[in-house]
Amino acid sequence: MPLSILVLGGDGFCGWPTALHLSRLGHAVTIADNFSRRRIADELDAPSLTPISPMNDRLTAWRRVSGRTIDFVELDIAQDFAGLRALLADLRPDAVVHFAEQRAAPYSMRDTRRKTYTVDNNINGTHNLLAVLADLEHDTHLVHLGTMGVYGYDGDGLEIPEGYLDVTVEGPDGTRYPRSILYPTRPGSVYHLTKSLDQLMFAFYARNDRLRITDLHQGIVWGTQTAETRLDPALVNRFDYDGDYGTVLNRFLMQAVAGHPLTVHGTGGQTRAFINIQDTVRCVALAIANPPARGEPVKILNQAAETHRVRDLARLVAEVTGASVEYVDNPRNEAAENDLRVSNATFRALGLDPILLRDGLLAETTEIAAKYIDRHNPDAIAATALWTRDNAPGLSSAD
Ligand code: NAD
Ligand code: USQ
Repeated sequence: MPLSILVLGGDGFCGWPTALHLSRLGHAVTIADNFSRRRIADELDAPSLTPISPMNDRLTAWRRVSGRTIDFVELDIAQDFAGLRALLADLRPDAVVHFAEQRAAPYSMRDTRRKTYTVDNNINGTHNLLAVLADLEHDTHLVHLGTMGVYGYDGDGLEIPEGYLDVTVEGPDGTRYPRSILYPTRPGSVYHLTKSLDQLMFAFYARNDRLRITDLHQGIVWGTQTAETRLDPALVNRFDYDGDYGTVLNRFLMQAVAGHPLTVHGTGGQTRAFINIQDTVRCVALAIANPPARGEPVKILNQAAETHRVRDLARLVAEVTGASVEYVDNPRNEAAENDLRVSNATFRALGLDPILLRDGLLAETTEIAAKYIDRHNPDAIAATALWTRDNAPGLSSAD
C-alpha cells in the first residue's frame, strides 16, 4: 500500500538514495534537510568526490527518469521546532525516516565547538521530532538510523543481540528477577554518545506516549550508487573520502585510485560491521513495511551484512588495486584489536540477502572514484581530528 513518508536528512549519503528507492516503490515521499552536510563539506574544503547537483536539479532529474515527484522542504529540525511541527501537522505522514544528524565521529571530536554542535544538533533534532510526534498523535511510525557503535568495540566474541539483553538479577534473598534491558552502551565518540542518548529518548517516548519506533543499528556503509541513483548523472550519490566523513572502505578505495597509501590506523586490528548502500535502502523499506505495534518497546534491528578487520580490508583493496598500505598513528581512542559478532536475524528473516564484499562491487566503487578523482583535495585525505591530546603524532599513551 502506498504510504506518505517524510525523509529527514534526505539530501545526505544514506537519505538521498533511500528517498529515491521509497519513491520508486510508489510511496509519496517528502524530503526535509537543512543542507548542513553541504556546508560542512565547504568548511572542511572536502566536497563530495562525486558532483552533487542542487536539490532542485536532483528532483527534476528524478521526475524525468521516473515520472514521480518528490517534494522538498528546507528545514532545520534542531532549530526550527515550529517549522517541524507545521510540516508534520500538514503531511500527517505514515512514516518518518530520521537520518538528520551530524554523523562523523572524527568531526564530533575535533574541538569543543564541534562537540557541542553535534550534541545540540543531534539531541535537539531527535527530541523535537519525538515531542511533535507525541503531541500530534497521528500514530506515525518513526524509523531512525542508529549505529552499531553504541554497543562499543571491546567485544570478546559474544554475538551482539538486537538491542536488548535478557538478564537475570539475583536479589539478596536469592529471588531471581528476569529483565530485558537495553544492551549497555559504550560510545567511542561524542557522535556515538548522541546515538546512545537517542536510544533513551526513544525508550521513554515508546513507553510514555506509545509511539511506534524502529531504531536501525547500522554498520559502516560502503559503496556509492544504487539502482535509482544510477539512472541519471544528476542523481549520483555523494562520496565522502576526507579524514572526517570518509568511511574506511570508501576511503581505501579512493586512496588506491589517488595513488595514496591506504591509511590503516594503528595495527588495523579494529573489527567493524559493514553494509552496502544498496542494502541500506532495502533495509529501510523493509523496516517501514514491518512496524512495531503501538505500545510495543522500541524495535531495534542490527542493520549490518558482515564484519571485517580493518587491516584485512586494506589487504583486500591492496590486492585488487596494487595500492600500498601504511600503518599510521591512530588519531582515535579505541581498542587496538577487537572481535565482533553481530546478529542480523530480523532482516535475514524478512528476506534480506545482503551484498557482500566478495560480490565484486568493490570494482564498481573504484570505477566511480576513478571517474571523479580529479575533483579530490589531497589535503583533505589525512585524518587530523584527535580523540585526546595523548593521540598527538609521536606520543604513545606511555609518554
Ligand atoms: P550525511 O551527513 O550524508 O546525511 C545527513 C543529512 O542530514 C545531511 O544531508 C544533512 O544536511 C542533514 N541534517 C543534519 N542535521 C540536520 C538538521 N538539524 N536538520 C535537517 N537536516 C539535517 O550522513 P549519512 O551517511 O547519510 O547518515 C545518515 C544517518 O545514518 C545518520 O544519522 C548516521 O548516524 C546514520 N549512519 C550512517 C552510516 C554511514 O556509514 N554513513 C552508518 C551508520 C549509521
Ligand atoms: N580507520 C582506519 N583508517 C582510516 C579511516 C578509519 O584505520 O583511514 C579505522 C578507524 O580507526 C575505525 C574504523 O576504521 O576503527 C572505522 O572508521 P570509520 O570512519 O569508517 O567509521 P566510524 O567512525 O565508526 O563511523 C561510520 C559513520 C557513522 C556510523 C558508523 C557505524 O561515519 O555515521 O555510525 O560508521 S559503526 O562504526 O558501526 O558505529
